[in-house]
Amino acid sequence: MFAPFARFETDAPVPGDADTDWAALAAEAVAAAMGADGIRGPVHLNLPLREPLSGPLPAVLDAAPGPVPVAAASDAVVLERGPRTVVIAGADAGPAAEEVAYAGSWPLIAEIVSGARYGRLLVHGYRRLLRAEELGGRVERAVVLGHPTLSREVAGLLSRTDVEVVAVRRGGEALDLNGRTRAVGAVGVAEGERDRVWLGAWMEASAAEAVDLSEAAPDQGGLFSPDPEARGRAVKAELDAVRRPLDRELLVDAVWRATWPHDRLLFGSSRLVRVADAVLGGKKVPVHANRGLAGIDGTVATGIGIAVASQEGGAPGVTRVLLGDVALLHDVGSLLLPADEPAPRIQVIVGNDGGGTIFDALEVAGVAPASDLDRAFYTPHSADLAALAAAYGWEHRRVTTRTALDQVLVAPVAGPQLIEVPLER
Ligand SMILES: Cc1ncc(C[n+]2csc(CCOP(=O)(O)OP(=O)(O)O)c2C)c(N)n1
Ligand SMILES: [Mg+2]
Repeated sequence: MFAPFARFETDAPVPGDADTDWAALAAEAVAAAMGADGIRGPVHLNLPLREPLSGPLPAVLDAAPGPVPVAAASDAVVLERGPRTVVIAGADAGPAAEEVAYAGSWPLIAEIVSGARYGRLLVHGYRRLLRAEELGGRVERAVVLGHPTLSREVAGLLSRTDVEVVAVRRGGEALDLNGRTRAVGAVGVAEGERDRVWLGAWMEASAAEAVDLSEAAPDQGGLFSPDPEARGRAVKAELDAVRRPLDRELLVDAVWRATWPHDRLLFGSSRLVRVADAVLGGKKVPVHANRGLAGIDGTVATGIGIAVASQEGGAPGVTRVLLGDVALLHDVGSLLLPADEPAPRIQVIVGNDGGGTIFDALEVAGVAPASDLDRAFYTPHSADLAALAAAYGWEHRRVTTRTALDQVLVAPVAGPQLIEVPLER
């Protein structure tokens, strides 16, 4: 399954059995990893050793490696401004996507996990706009950075043979959905006239798609009204707002708002990442996801790794993981923290809807008998997350309102926290 990702692989001989030039082998592997053939990525070396697998290091490892050749910059291309272009930022795209969009004055379609969801050219509600004949239908060229996975609309665009797709590949999987995608190392933009009409059409449509989830400001007139009935209504409205149970949109909005540039946000492959992608606006904060094959496995472990790495050297910030209950339970073993490692400043925020509700939106949900769907897709459970947290020494908080969630999110985080948010199926 992973073989196509490896840039280089070999089975090395056992040391001492053959006359191997180890330094040359290492240099070859590193060069391949750095993109000697144009694409960076992992390399796979099988290094067999004899028992007892312990002892002094052989002298060969003392030799300092020479300089590593890095992929030539010649695979960078300069794009003419001409065609009607959009920039697509998928998982791991990073700030480069926003820079390309800005340089070209092209609309930026940035998935929530792209790390490029910010800037003036960001497109809100991109799924609907890609479906619109006068916008998505008229795209002539798509510049892709990272690995888009979140929507059928983007996959549909990149599959169109009448769209010129330029894919910036810095590693990982190749991307060619329309059979004529050009892979490049980097893109620049040529001087020239910007297409104001094209950009303007997108920006206007985008503005109408922006979602505002903020609470209405308190009704000052009502709260201080001389009419007791009006006052009563205003007070009740305030209390209702405070007690309003959390739903998925309010949950992702609260976490997005609480996240700052020194924080980290990791999305699991649950329903929440799609809700976040649909409703959240622009913000320049670091976002991560294991989007490759959208696995729910290893999400907690990934979050702990990000937390520990990002707090190295006393750096501030909190790592927040936003995932579903099944994704948490799949990786619950990762809650076990090694005793001699630094405690991660991490908030694992679980939207608990009692199973995998992402499947309720599949076509099969409309035709399969409900009990079959539940058994095979929803996979209901009644795991006690508070007890699990206690077992692994994590602080557990269960929050049901926006106010309570906001308080938990802004409070200082000393050690690992499991924040459970009950959600309706
Ligand atoms: C390793 C792995 N196994 C199975 C799947 C299929 N899968 C995708 S989402 C999902 C359930 C997710 O449930 P939950 O985390 O509770 O999120 P929800 O959809 O309820 O928000 C499953 C089993 C997967 N993506 N990865
Ligand atoms: Mg769930």
